[in-house]
Amino acid sequence: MMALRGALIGCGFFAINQMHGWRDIAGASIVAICDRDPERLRIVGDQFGVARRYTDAAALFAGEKLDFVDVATTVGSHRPLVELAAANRVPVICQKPFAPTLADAIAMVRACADAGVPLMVHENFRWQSPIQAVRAVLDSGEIGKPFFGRISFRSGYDVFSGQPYLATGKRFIIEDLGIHILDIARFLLGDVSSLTARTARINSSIAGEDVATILMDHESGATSVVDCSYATKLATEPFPETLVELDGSEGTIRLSLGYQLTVTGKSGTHVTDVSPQLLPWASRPWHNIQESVLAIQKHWVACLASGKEPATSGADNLKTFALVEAAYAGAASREPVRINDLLR
Ligand code: NAD
Ligand code: 89V
Repeated sequence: MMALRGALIGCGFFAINQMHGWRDIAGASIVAICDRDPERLRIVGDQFGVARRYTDAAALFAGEKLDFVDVATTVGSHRPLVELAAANRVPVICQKPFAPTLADAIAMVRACADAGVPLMVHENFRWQSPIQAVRAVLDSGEIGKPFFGRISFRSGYDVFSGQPYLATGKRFIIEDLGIHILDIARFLLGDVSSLTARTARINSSIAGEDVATILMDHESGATSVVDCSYATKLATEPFPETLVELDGSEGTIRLSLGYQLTVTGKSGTHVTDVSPQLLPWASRPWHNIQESVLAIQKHWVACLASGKEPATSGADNLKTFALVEAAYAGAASREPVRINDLLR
């Protein structure tokens, strides 16, 4: 079988991981890259041996015959680039956050649906192997029906040195990181009917909120707490681990620091090390995220081959994105927010 011909748009900080991932996948090959910054284009093109380079996305679509495009730019350019892919009938992956607003995200999903073009959001946190391990325990029925969850990401890690734009936006932790944690909550406990949120800014040198606490009602009847902080200084820095507590009718699951999975259920208590593998191109502490990049990209290739909708399709991601919008609205109003009111 011929490898799918892909192009990467946006050759910045995170795209390096995506390029490594593509190199590890036999069914796809990045044949062209695009960045409006010629220096980034040169660095990534030389590192990964890609000769066909463009500084303009429209020129990329005009110059290449593509099976898919992988958009790894920051959020401001996502809508025009996804719509450009749809106009050119090219299946598209778009990095998170999917769009600046829910209205933009809905328009992007519609553009791809109207063009008959597959669309996946690169929402990779649920693809982390420790999170997949938690989901597998839930699916096994070992803890019965879950009624409570806490999905927690608390860190003092300096994300701003690698991603300086994170310090300048009016929105920070919910839009950038909370979006992943909210998606994990949906992945584990199902869709959300309403939420209540509180935010704070502890680091006065950044523009947005760096702490968020969100209480959610799931349609299943379960309750969850999603809590995120980049202002939490701990004895052992946990970045980028997401910790999970789930209580079910028959037992509990705890994913704790150091990727320790403790399950107490119908068959007793079992403790397993679910550490992610350290891929040859990965480096600690990012290896957990890096492994999930490879997993989600493999999933995309499998979905294109089978015609199946990706788990984190654009349509699916609207339900995660609505939680982001709801959390900001709820933190501002200090009132509960109903999710279906936003998606109508
Ligand atoms: P970055 O600023 O380092 O890189 C973005 C690149 O896109 C830059 O080189 C820029 O020149 C280029 N670019 C911007 N607009 C363009 C356009 N219209 N056409 C061509 N090139 C364009 O940003 P980053 O830190 O790599 O983040 C990129 C995206 O990845 C963000 O949306 C971020 O939230 C996301 N991200 C995701 C994860 C994850 O785990 N999923 C982790 C980090 C970052
Ligand atoms: O995944 C992300 O979007 C990153 C980080 C994990 C650092 O928050 O920005």
